[in-house]
Amino acid sequence: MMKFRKHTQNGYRDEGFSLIEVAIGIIILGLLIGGLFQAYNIYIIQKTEDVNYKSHDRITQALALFLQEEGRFPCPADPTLIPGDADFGKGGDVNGAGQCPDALVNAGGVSIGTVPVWDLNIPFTQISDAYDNKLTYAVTTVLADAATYDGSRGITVQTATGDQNAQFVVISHGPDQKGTRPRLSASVSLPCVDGAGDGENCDWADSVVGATRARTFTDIDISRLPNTSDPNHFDDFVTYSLAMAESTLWGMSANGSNGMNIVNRDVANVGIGTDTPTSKLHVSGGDLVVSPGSTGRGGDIRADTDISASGKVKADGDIEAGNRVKARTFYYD
Ligand SMILES: [Ca+2]
Ligand SMILES: [Ca+2]
Repeated sequence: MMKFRKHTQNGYRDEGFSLIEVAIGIIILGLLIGGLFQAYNIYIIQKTEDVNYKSHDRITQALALFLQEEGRFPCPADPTLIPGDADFGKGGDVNGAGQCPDALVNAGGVSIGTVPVWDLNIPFTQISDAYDNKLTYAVTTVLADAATYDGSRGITVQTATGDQNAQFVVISHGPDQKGTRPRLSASVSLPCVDGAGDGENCDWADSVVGATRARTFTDIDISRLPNTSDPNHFDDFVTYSLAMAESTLWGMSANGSNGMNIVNRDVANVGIGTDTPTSKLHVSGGDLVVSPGSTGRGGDIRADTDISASGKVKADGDIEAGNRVKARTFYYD
């Protein structure tokens, strides 16, 4: 047995520890090492989640910028392609059939594949998550074409507080790797498990699920269970809103030498001075003025049907209405 110097009341003497003392020492050492190992594991998980969070944040910012510049979302890229393929990371344009050409699935009004890093002008490594597996990117297909963009939300995200409707979704399939492809591989590492808590997020490649389940995804609290097929197991990281959602409602495009056009992309109403606009443009608590300005030319007010105001209707140019001009008082000067 290894000898240790042990302190006694009479000073130092050479004596081996008893088996019980050694056993206690080993137990304490084990507990310390176990604690350190657990702390290290938590550190690694937090660090990995941080990488995923930053990755999703960068992708959603790139999506917001793309939407602002192009007036549409990009189509998904083909997840079966690997670096070196000419079409790797490219989403392309909606084709004549109204589908995203490189998406692996076009079903139920939704196109699904992976992140089109080439279209988004972000590093190609952003196509994969912290576990180096390709992310899933799905988009409401009409939003991938500027001509048909209508702001609709064709994706359903199941959450703990009910279903949410989304325009797009980006998913990291987590450390279990179920249903995703490594960045350098064309094939799925581990099959998606129907019935697992995260099964809805990877079932889209399975032709038997149909359109409804193809456009349905899940975002619930992380619950990593040893049995990754368990209905309560969920380890995916899901993003389905833009960090800059409000600014992306407004698009800007050059109008020759006349400056920029500012376009509202939403299908609902714009309110000025009201949170509940009831018309396409609703001005509350102030005037709507059309004046000559520095050009010296006053603009007209035109309507196909009625022009109605609770205050005055006054113009230096014409007031044209296809139907009536309604006011409590009319006067001429
Ligand atoms: Ca998963
Ligand atoms: Ca699904």
